[in-house]
Amino acid sequence: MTTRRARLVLLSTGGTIASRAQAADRLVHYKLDQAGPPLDPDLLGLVEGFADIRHEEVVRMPSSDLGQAQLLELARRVHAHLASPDVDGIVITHGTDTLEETALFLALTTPPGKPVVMTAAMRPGGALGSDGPRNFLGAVRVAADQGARGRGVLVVMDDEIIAAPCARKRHANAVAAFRPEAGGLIGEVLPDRIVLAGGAPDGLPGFDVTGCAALPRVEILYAYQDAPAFLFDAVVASGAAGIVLACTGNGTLSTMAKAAVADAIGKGLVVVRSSRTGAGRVTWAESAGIPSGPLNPQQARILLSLALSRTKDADQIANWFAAF
Ligand code: DAS
Repeated sequence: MTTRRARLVLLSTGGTIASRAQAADRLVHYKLDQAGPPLDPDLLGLVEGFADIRHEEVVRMPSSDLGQAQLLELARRVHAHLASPDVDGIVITHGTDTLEETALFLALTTPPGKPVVMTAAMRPGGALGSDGPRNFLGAVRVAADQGARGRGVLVVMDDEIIAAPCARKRHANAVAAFRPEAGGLIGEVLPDRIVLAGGAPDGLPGFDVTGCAALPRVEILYAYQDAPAFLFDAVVASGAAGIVLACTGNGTLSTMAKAAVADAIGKGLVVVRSSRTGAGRVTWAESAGIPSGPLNPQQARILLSLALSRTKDADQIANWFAAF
């Protein structure tokens, strides 16, 4: 019996994986070439033997410039391609810097079934030790693998397969920059096969954003010694619908922040308490504001914004956070 080659759609968005080094020993100060091809042709050549790939450029940006307009557009294209009987799976190339935000957004807005696999690179094409080719090949192999079906959106970096909600960039320079949150490492890209053991956490909320033109605005405020109240006042006055706090420790609040949170909630904003520590879960429920569980501030902002597009009911929103 011959096995049909997987038909994949590649959606590129820019990032280091789409960039070329100025010289092999220049690992920084590279730019996205807006005039050149959207992705290094070497990358596409590399995967020819593994799948039939149709490439579409969504945007060509550093991921720090992405926002809800690009995320909504990406989600629309993912939806449309997944609905096509001619598409078996999707690979998305992206910058590493905000990958975990887009990954969570897609995890919460993509219908389950066909594989959707994100990947990126810490070093540009042509640089010593460039990781783009290996990561891209790994992502294509995972998306082409039948075993990847029904496991939610996945992130492939450094031969690790990570459930999208658990992907975290934890190093500013290392090629092994992504370390999943506990339980998020669900498989490996081995030289001869793909090993998959689990999937996304069960029971995550799902949000259909296909008809959505814009999402409610949520801002992040960072906790530190002597943090002033005027930043809260500015966010409330700006008309934001919600605030995520990058709190100290297990979601703790200063005396100032407790008063500011009470004021913001009184004015109709929904507040979520995450942690600035970079790992672990916020479980502390004794202060006002919804604990973010394992979601870091930037991911909690994605969920709160999606949640607020449905309801302002803090109890309902708290249930969605508790699903992680
Ligand atoms: N160029 C940065 C970005 O787009 C970093 C990267 O991709 O690694 O996120």
